[in-house]
Amino acid sequence: MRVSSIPEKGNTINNPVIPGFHPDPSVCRAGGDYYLVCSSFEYFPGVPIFHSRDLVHWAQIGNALDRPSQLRLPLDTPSSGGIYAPTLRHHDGRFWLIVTNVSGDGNLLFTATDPAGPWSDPVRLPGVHGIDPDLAWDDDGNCWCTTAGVGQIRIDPHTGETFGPPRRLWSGSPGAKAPEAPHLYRIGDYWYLLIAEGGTERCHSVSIARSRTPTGPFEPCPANPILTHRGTDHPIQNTGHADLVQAPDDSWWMVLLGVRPGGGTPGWHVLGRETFLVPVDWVDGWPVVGELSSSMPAPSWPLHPPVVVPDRDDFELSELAPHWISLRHRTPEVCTTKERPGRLTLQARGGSLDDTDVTFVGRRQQHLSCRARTLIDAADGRGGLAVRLDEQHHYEIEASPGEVRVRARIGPSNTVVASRSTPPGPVVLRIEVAAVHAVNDARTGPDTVTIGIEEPDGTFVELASLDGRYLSTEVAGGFTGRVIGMFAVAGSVHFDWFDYRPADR
Ligand code: 6LW
Repeated sequence: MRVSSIPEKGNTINNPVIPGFHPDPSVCRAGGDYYLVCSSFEYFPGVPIFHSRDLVHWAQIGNALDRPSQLRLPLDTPSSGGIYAPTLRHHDGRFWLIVTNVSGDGNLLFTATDPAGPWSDPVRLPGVHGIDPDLAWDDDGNCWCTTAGVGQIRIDPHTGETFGPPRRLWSGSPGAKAPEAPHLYRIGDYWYLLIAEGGTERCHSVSIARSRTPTGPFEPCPANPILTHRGTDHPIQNTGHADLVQAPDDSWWMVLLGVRPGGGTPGWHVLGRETFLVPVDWVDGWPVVGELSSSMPAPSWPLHPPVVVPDRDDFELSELAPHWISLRHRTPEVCTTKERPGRLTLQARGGSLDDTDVTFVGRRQQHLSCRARTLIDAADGRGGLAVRLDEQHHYEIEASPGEVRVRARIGPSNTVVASRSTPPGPVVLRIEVAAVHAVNDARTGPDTVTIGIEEPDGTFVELASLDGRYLSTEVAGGFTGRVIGMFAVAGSVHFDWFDYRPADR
């Protein structure tokens, strides 16, 4: 199944082009097709991979790391550990993906002939140190791996062997911290080294340098940073971690991450770091980045909206659709649609969502206002519906025989905020997220999370309405965003369907 996140059609397109927790985008072009990957941290499967024919509409076609042999996340992998910042390239008729597993295996390289998979088992790179690895080939066939810092080493991408000591290429702009996310490109007569700097928060920026050779010396662009929203009240903040690509008409564009803080200034962002698209011009051999906005004129090339995926999943397929993600691992013993077609069965592992080893199947919250519902049968266990940022920050409704409870975990506080008895049999659990628009009051949170159950006639019985700021990155920290999903914390629990829809539908 292809999962799409579709910007508006018509004369304008919506940014982000891939909303929700989809950070550190890396993009490549193969003829008329584009592919894009993102970081996935503690979630399994990892590295979501998207396809587009127009750079605007993206459909998820899989997860590059979907086998335990490719993605080993220890059960105590911290939230925001795991898989960092991939680079995706098309070279020599193959797709190449390089990532860092910061929770164990370090830098890893994968290949595929079809980006939808299967991807190879990893080639390890023990001689490559540093996160955010990039791959670039020069005309002599040398493969250069450049990492955060910004250092570079020559590698054999087939074996993982490294040659010579790593060399420092550039330390970024004076006074800026964290030069990272390097991407090296041959464009015209120059090699360009694109980096992020300033850290992934409000000072995040994109800078560039160029050289006549892939190994330097690099000359920084006098206009650096070429993109930043630091020190502004622009609705899109934390802009950085970019990758360059040519559109179907050969114009240049950049994909990058940004966040959309809501509520009172300076705001809280709840969907994590999202993927945006912005035009790029070239002036005197340097890229000049156009305006990044949430609504921009539709490009002139033909648009290809993908098939819209239904809001509701009835779990009729034997494999889960690629947007479903779990925590650290997922085995058929604890998560299956095969026990009975049309039903997802989860077998409990951990005792609560506070545990790192817990049975959870969720999808990224991709809209500022949305609604998620599921029909749960908890006759043989305990489980429910949750919106989570990490182990210390989640709200959930938990069903057990004859009762539902709403729990709020906010850092050290862990409270049952509401409970209610329920008649025997399955019950519909519901979570509604409503963005708050009054931004002039600094005390206003970004959204409200309302949690409850549905009566058999569909009436929503609200049990708790919670301030969404506590499930924001500004409060919780980390690199991820909200994920909404189903869980089991005792026995086995069955889910008949799950329905997620944006509030405006
Ligand atoms: C990533 C680094 C960054 O490795 O955040 O925003 C880190 N940039 O480049 C984790 O996503």
